[in-house]
Amino acid sequence: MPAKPSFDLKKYTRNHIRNVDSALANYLPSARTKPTTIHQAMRYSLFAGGKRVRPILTLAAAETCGGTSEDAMPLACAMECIHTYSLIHDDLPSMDNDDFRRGQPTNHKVFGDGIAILAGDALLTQAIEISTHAKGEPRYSHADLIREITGAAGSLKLIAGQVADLEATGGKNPTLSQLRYIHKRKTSALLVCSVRLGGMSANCTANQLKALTSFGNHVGLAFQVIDDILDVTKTSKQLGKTAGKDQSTSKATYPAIVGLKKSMEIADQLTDKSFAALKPFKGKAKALEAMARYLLKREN
Ligand code: GRG
Repeated sequence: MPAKPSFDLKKYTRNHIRNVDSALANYLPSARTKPTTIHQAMRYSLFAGGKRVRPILTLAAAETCGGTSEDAMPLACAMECIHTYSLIHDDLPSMDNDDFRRGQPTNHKVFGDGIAILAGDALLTQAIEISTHAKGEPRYSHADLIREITGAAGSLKLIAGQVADLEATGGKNPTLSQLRYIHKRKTSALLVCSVRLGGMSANCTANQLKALTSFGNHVGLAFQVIDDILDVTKTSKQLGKTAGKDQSTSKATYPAIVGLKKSMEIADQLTDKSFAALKPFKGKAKALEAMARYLLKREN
């Protein structure tokens, strides 16, 4: 892994999180807009304190390709809406049945299952609406952007991963390759899409898009391996969600299959590969590199 560069990631993420939050607040109907319950529920989860990893990756990828965070912002916000929808639905009793998320009671615990389902649906729909605010660039039309998003969120990627995850839960002992199938879709797909959209908003070249895709694939897998590790090494308070859940529901995870030490080695290797993928940017991908390093070392 390269030596720690002089990049102020804290300052960088603080600025971008503030801008993402303010853009999201403007894109969403206000909490007073009727029917108020649904808009309150959408905002409740969206502003519950997520790390904003996906939108920051979109903005960083755009800047890496010579674009601006302003042009990438609608796509960054769309990704956060889709991610939040997936968390709300994942927490439902019929899915992972969780009481806490982002340090707060889950959406259905506050608003009930019906409204939580609808809040997820509305955030997914809102994401598509928000993405239409992105300006189509010469190389990537609006149709390309929408296809990118719906591809990542649809039944071949995010939903495929969730289906495989549901079917592998409860002591089914999946193999490492089945686990990789789940992680690539359930976790990586949205992360890959986030960085690709950033590049597309900056009218990136085909080679740049290829490099971003490779970066996203490696970071995405590393992200989930770390998530699996954190589930067994951190407390619920540290995570802002129920710790030890994977073990108690006999979920397929890296630590369960290869052990903690080997899982950490795999996350390290994947992060190294993500750095290697950034080589074509010749030092202009400092923010992406810093994000990958942070995601490897994160504590929640
Ligand atoms: C319901 C279609 C559907 C999909 C659900 C999101 C999801 C798929 C499952 C949740 C559990 C899980 C381990 C998902 C993998 C992705 C992941 C680690 C999500 C958490 O992302 P963070 O850490 O969360 O970026 P914050 O709250 O910081 O945004």
